[in-house]
Amino acid sequence: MARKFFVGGNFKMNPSTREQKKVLVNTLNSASVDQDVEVVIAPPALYVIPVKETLRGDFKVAAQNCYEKPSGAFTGEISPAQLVDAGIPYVILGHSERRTLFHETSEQVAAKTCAAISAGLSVILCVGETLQEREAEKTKEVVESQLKPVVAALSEADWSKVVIAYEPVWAIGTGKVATSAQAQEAHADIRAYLSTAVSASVAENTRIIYGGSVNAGNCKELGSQKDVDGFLVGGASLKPEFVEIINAKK
Ligand code: G2H
Repeated sequence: MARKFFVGGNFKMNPSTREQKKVLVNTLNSASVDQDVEVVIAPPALYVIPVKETLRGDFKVAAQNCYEKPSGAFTGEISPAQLVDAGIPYVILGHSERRTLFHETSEQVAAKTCAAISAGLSVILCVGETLQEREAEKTKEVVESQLKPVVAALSEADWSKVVIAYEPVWAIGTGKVATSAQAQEAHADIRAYLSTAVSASVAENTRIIYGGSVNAGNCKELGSQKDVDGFLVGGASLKPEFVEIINAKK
């Protein structure tokens, strides 16, 4: 089975107004895009439902986070069941900003991934190393340590609901993109790990997308790599060039 190219737009805590959000949705709605690409837009929680209600039908919507419990006294959190009830198919989990700023551990990310999949969501699971870890040649080790609790928590069938986003922390929002060779090497290592830790078919079928300063200028080269199955785009997803990134394989 060929892996369908996947492009996610992670708006993070942007835009600042509903009017700007409307403009972003209108731009996407009028864009001419490659129909062989799965496009998923992740607005802030407040905008998830209005974006779903106004976005073109061939694009999907994701939440940027969820909690692992189905309901209860967890102020500020959103449950996987609530997202499913709202018709939201995807959630981003384990983004480095969640891991770093909000102290989420790989174990918690695994618990959230398991809860999200059990509730019926698909997960964009983010992993990646810091600059210090890369310089210490620990990229493979760090990424595997982030994936290991997820491997322990999921069944083999669950992996059909996972897209892995490899996002080197040093490339996030910094303008310092990984070279296509660095991205390919990390993606190939993740696929090899999945083959050993889960199965050859999960390794073959799981999409591994790249995130970290992707833009219209670098997306074609990155997207041409054998094991790069798409992108998770932050800053550039708020700009008209996002359409060029969606069309990177055209
Ligand atoms: C990485 C990416 C989106 P940016 O966080 O997840 O953001 O493209 O701004 O580096």
